[in-house]
Amino acid sequence: PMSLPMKTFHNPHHTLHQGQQEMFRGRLVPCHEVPARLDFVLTELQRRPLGALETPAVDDAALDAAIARVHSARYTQFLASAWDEWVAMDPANAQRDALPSVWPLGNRHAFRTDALPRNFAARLGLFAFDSGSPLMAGTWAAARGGAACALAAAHEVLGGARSAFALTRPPGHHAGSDFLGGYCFLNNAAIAAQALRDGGQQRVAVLDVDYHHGNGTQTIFYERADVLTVSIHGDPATEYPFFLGHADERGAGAGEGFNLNLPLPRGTNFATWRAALGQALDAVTAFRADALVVPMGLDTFEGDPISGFTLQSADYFAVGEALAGAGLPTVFTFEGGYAVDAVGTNAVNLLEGFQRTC
Ligand code: OKP
Ligand code: ZN
Repeated sequence: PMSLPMKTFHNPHHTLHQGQQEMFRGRLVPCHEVPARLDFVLTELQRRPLGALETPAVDDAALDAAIARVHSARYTQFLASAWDEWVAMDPANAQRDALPSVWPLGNRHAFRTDALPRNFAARLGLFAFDSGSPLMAGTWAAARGGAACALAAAHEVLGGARSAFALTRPPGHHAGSDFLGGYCFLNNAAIAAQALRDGGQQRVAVLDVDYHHGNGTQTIFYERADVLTVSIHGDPATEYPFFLGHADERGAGAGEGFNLNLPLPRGTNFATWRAALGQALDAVTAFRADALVVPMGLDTFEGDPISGFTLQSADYFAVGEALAGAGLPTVFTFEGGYAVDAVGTNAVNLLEGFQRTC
């Protein structure tokens, strides 16, 4: 029998990251980004197999090198020691997640020296852009396990597979080279894209279909012409992450013309969203990409509790079909999707639509 083609690499350490609460409009509310999200996708992949389900074999040195291609040394050192430093501030902190409460205000309070602030609360605010991304004892191990999935998926595609899926949480597309936020710590999609470049693919496109703008991915590749970043998302004029994702952000320096944002108003339906996807795919084709990375958020779903588009579960088959139409080796990374009991169906619908069109 022919073996099914799309391998999934899932993160065995994801439950080590399990936030208690996130700050939302002045209140601490239960986290939306919960372990059950991944479990629902895994269960659905067992029910409707697309290929082997594996955990990645991890070569620590190779993984550290792949992470270092995307994230700064001082940021990864911060992440690796953050929990211990949080607890060192106050032993009672061991009972609660780390959340920032003070920030350097971007350009107005620009952080001017190479020396980091001595107080950990200040360091946390320096590296985090929101107070919705709790960090705990297992966050670093979970995020690292996710990066290993992204790297394994990229290697699978470099080895000739048409596609591979990095099924991990916490998600990644809001994480920049030296910042966390939006539930994201390491940018799995960027790690996959860079690994594809380093594996010999000349031009790599990233097409982000999450409801929220992939501000981390955009900033990582903003000044580069070898990685095209495209994102379809809720208009940041009203939607998170607010400060990036506008249509006039086109890239800078050598990267000018190699970032495309397609913001859509809250309430956008599938017909309009699908037209934007066509525009995004045209840009990928014009770029003559050799490989594609799809940060796959399922929070465009009508039932999503924190988002504002109205896609239906059946629409995700068509999304996958359209993505397959690009004809490119493709790595998918799991991003948002907070209607927990529908996220498995929606994710596998998209991947199945892709697979059957290949
Ligand atoms: C992460 B990913 C909106 C609260 C926003 C942060 C959302 C992060 C989304 N009411 N909190 O892109 O799915
Ligand atoms: Zn999202």
